[in-house]
Amino acid sequence: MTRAARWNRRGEPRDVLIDAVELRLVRLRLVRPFETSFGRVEERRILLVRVDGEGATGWGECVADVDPFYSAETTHTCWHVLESYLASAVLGRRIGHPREVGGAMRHVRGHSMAKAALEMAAWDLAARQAGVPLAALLGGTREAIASGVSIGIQPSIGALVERVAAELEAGYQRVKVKIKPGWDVEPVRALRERFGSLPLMVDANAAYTLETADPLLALDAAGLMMIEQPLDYDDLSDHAALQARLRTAICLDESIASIARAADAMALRACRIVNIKPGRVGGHAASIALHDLCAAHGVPVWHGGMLETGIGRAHNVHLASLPNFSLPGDIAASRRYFDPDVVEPPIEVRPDGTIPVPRGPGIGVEVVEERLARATEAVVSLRA
Ligand code: NPQ
Ligand code: MG
Repeated sequence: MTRAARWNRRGEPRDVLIDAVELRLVRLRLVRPFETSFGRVEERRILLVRVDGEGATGWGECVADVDPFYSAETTHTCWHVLESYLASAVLGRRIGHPREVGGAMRHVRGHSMAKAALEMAAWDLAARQAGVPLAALLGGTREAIASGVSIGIQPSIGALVERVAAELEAGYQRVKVKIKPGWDVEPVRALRERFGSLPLMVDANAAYTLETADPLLALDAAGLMMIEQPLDYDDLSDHAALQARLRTAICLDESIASIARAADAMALRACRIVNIKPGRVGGHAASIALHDLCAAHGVPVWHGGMLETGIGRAHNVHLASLPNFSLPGDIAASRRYFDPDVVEPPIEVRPDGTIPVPRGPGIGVEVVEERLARATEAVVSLRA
């Protein structure tokens, strides 16, 4: 079949009848442990979603962790909600355009990470069926994205300085360091002393309160690009109070759980920058809506990261090719997290700190079934 025949007149993908949804729990060691204000991880247990329809396959990755520390959702709540409620919303149904999948799951309240994993798999399927890169369906406008790194809390200042030096050597365009009370002003001062005007930001993952915010006020003189999620995970109003006292932009991550929350955050002036993670807001369609809302308010966005395998990572690269992703994101090379990754080719960063958007159909990377099989702890195949 020619490419043109796969498209209808409006250039939209044609409908696909979904006949199977597979849920797969994989366990993968991280290349190095990752520590944040909420804990330390050495391995990940990740739920992958595969959808099949009319001979084509799509892959999605659930970004929930096994522990409810970053968010209320966990790997196991996602498995439960996908198996018992969400899979049936698409199984045996004709999906016209993947942007409609979110609507088919609207009757389930919350559970954005579970919904996103399935919705994103449907986007990959539709793009593969149409023979185009996912970015083309999403509305991406750039051929490569700017890459930054997120550096976990380190055992010492010396170890942090070494890590940052190695990442800059690899070309990354921006460095984010995790902070918590007791690991904030000192590490930032050390990085400024050693690396001067390096594009630098911090992420507290909700570790402070207005009462314990003095170190954040001290950081206001450090010329940071932004301070990410300093206060509670579901707070907006205290963030607005803190933002009023800071010259440095606050970026919200955990607090932006939906488009409506983002609108509230901007109305309250709770932040000046927004971190977009499709898992946190329910998938690609919700991420595009959030991206567009922020653009309309003149609020820059960047793409967050959740220690994804190459499946989620590739999805993120495609999404981050939309125009208002104007700051380097937390999308780094596969090899910083998993070696080998579960996909080929792995996501790689070029010496100029950019990642090219894959040009093949769908997410543009292929799952290596043998590596998946070795990592699999549980699998279920649901059929119409
Ligand atoms: C953030 N990510 O921006 C998150 C937090 C994060 C790359 O900094 C397991 C599952 C471990 C999810 C560690 C980055 C995690 C996780 C950190 C999310 O806030
Ligand atoms: Mg964050």
